[in-house]
Formats: sequence, structure tokens, C-alpha cells
Amino acid sequence: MSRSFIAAAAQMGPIARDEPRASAVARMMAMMREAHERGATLVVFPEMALTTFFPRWFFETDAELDRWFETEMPSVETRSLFDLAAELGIGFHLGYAELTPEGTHYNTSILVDETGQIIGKYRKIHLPGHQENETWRPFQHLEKRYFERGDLGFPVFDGLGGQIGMCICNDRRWPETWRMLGLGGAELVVLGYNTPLHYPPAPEHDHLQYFHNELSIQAGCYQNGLWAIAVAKAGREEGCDLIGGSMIVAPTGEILARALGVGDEVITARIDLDRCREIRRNVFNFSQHRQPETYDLLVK
Ligand code: CDV
Repeated sequence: MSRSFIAAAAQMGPIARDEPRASAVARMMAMMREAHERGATLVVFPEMALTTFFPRWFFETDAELDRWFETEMPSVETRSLFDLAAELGIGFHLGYAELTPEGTHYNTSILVDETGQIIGKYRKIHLPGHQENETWRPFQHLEKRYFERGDLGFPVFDGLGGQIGMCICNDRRWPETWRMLGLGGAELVVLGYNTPLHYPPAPEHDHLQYFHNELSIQAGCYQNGLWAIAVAKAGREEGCDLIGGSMIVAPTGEILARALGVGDEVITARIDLDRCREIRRNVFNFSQHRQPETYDLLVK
């Protein structure tokens, strides 16, 4: 594949609690077709794109919880998405909740190439929220209760024309995520997010949600000389407002495309992976300018 290609972010509007996976997959297939018609060879879907964002509720039993998880991928419900990708010759990124055969729960994303083969997997490392049912909150954020910390590190995959890394939602706020991926050679980072507009522990920051999203992603791109495609699940989902603002960001930190609304929306931009050199051969030339022997606190 070429190192210069059109890529798409496929933002999703809300998914209702009782919306079947087949409905979310049908919405994604429609957006995959639109991305393809607009010339894209890669389309990025959000974090946990198959269901509503279920960590907003406290579940007492394993049975109540496990119904939100996928035990295989492709699954019966997602097979058609993989088939369509292969038919159109378009790669994709998909986030979902994963339950392994050993019974471990992860917040996971995969990278699928243009033949419909899974070429990469990432499991979320920075899990936000809390472990217990905190009834003072208008909605829960129980990722710390429902998921184990990812055990795959920050891998970078060779495919779709370049070196591609993944992270998931809260990971994007951490400079360590971006630096690990940058040091691993990533030229493009793809990620999905479910970010409530209201942050109950610090509501005085609610008006900054879009700003902090852009600040984190633009800084991650610039400081590591890489591209990012960041994709929201947005809109009013079961009474909880989620930010939109999906975007495609260049290694210079510039936003090349940005979603306007909070519903299903495809945005596209041309990504030239060779443009990473503009930054990596200059101000952020790691081998010339990093001073890792002075960074010991970072790993203590
Ligand atoms: N899904 C997430 O990881 N959401 C967090 C919220 C809870 C702050 C985020 O960082 O956007």
C-alpha cells in the first residue's frame, strides 16, 4: 500500500442500551461504504463501538456484565463488517469489550487490514474511573471495576502502508502513551473515545472537555512527529452527553479534518506518512536530542 492515502474517521452517535450489535454494525457498514466512496483505504471506528458505554452502570452479577463482551472476533455479529472490508479493500480499526477464554476482561481495539485479516490488537492500559458503586454520581464510570489493565504494552504494527499504533480514550491524555508509541516507531496512532461532557469529580472543567481532547492529541502528534485519527462515540447516550470532535491530526499538530456534529459522521483527510520526517528529523529527532539518562523519575 502507498504511504500516502486517504483515511477516514467514522464518528458514531449514541448507541442505546437495548440496541442490538447488528444495528451498530449496520451503521458502521454504511459509514465504511461512505469512506470507501470518498477514496479512503482506512476507516477508524470508536472505543467500544458495538454497544452502549456500559461502564456507566453498576452490575451485580457476572451474567449481567458479560453480555457486553465479545468472546471471539470476528463474531457472528461483526463478520459482515470484516467481509465488507475485504470486498472494498479497506482497512479498519474497531474498539470492543473483550472476554478471553481464560475469563479476563479487557477494553480492546483491533486493526484489520484491507483483506479483512486482524493484524494488530491493543488492550487499554490507562483505565479511568472507580471500582465501587458511587451513588452520588449521576452516572458511574466503572472501567476500573470491569476491566483488567492491558497486558500487551504499546505495540506498533507494520501494515496498511506504514507503522501503526493504537491507544484507547483515556490513554490519549498521557504523554507516556504517545512517547512509547513514538519510540516504538509509530507513524500513525488510531484511537477511539467515549468522553462524557460532565466529569463528576471536577465539574468546573466540564467546559474544557473539547479543549483537553484537542490539546492532548495535537501535543501527542507534534511531540512525537506522528499522525493521529481520533474518533468519538458522541451525543446523548442514555441521558449522558458524550463529546464529539473526532479529528485527523498531522505530525505538525495541525487538525486537518474535524467532525462538526455529535452523530454518525465520516470525515476524511489525506495522510502522507513521510511527513513524519518533518518533525522527526528536526526538533524531535529523538536520537539527537532526547536526554533519557536524566529522565529516571519517569520510570520510578
Ligand atoms: N472512556 C474513557 O476513558 N473516558 C475518560 C473519561 C472518564 C475521563 C476519558 O479520558 O475521556
